[in-house]
Amino acid sequence: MEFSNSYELLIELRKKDLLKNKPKFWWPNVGTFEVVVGAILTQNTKWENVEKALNQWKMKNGKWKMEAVASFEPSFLAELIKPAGFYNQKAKRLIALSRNILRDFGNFESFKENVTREWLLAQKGVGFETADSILCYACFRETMVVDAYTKRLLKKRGYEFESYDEMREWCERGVEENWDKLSSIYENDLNLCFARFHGKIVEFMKNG
Ligand code: 39A
Repeated sequence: MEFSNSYELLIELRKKDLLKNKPKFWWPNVGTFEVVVGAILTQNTKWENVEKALNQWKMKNGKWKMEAVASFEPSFLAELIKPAGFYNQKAKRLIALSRNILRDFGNFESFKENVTREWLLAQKGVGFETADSILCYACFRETMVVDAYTKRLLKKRGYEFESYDEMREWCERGVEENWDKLSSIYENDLNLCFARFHGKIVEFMKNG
């Protein structure tokens, strides 16, 4: 695979049909609070473990509700999310994040509309990848998530970056500069394009 910008990389990945049998958005339940939960739970663990924790919760409690999480005792939530690992720390962070969303935005819909990257990055346990996952998949913002898979793929092809943001900007720039050729493929929706681009990179690196 040869590419000189992220547009060319996306075109190469498109030829591989990596998301063929997946829903439009590869991250499940986009636009909901469950994305925020998944973005915290996926830190330092495999997605398969996150799925176990999310499903364990759903079997016992139904949908993930932010107001409910905000009212939990850490030990209660920790038990529910155990399969995701680091459960005591993740439980405390999820509760604090839910309470802060309620305090600063009132409800989840207002959070989706008004939250900034800076606000997210100021929350305990929210780093660049977690913040961008929430922005892209929960809030439908025009932000590309880059992760360890992206870093590994780009490094293998000779691209190394000084920082997370430099890598993210490289990924976004190639797409934005060639948006005239991509917009009709992605329903004129840059968020959808970035979401699928990220999903393709993960699937490619997981499954070859
Ligand atoms: N590593 C991952 C994933 N692998 C994933 N899916 C598969 C669906 N998500 C949503 C996040 N991180």
